[in-house]
Amino acid sequence: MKEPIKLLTIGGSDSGGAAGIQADLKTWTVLGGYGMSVVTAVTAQNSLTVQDVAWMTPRFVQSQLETVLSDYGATAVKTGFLGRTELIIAVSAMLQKYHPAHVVIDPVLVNHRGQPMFSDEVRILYFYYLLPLATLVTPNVTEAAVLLNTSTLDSLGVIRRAAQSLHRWGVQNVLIKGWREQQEVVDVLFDGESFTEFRQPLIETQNTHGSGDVLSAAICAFLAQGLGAETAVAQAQQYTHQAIQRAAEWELGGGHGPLALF
Ligand code: PXL
Repeated sequence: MKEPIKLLTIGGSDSGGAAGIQADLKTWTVLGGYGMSVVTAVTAQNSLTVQDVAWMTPRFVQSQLETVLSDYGATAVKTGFLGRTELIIAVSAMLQKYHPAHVVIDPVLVNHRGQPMFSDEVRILYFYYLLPLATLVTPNVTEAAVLLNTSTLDSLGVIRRAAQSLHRWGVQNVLIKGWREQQEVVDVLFDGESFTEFRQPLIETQNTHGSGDVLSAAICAFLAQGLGAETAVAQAQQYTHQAIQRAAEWELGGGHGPLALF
């Protein structure tokens, strides 16, 4: 059997299995990659709530990274739930030491109500420590506004300008996700030269827990397969859309349920 492409996620564990590293690993298995995970935090979480969080120490995160990357290595790396300045600095140092071919930064900064979860220092460290190393950064509309410390992004024109602002920090591609326009969801990609819009029909369901993680994990896998950013985003968006569609009627828990990844 052909060897799989090696993919590493650096993020939090969701005990409910919908988001975080579980979403990434499941997505990668379906898409034919070999998934590895460095855990930054463990959440006690279900479809209704994040009940509790236990953080790993920066030293232990660094130890996981060194141990995995010095042996297996990884063609592509994705970061998710980082949330602590010392963790961001440790992850940045390891990315610079091992420089994987593709780095996808999913800036997990707000809770599901759109409120910032972390200190302003965390936000600022994304610019100095992570964006310059990234192939792609994937904020949703709310996260992009939080990152840039601006008010709500309220039109596609403002979203395009936000993408340009983020691009100036050295990241190769910016994808701002989740603009709602009538019955469509629009994601905007900026590669430093041109904008591409990706549109999907809005699906009426509360089962979207982890959809951002699945999308960025799928993009990461497709980039590692050698696809360009535009094709990788298009294919990942299609995969995520279909996964939401397949699970739209599920009632696995009492709240926001997962996607059907398989
Ligand atoms: O969907 C973002 C996310 C990332 N990582 C972890 C999470 C969540 C959201 O629930 O729990 C661990």
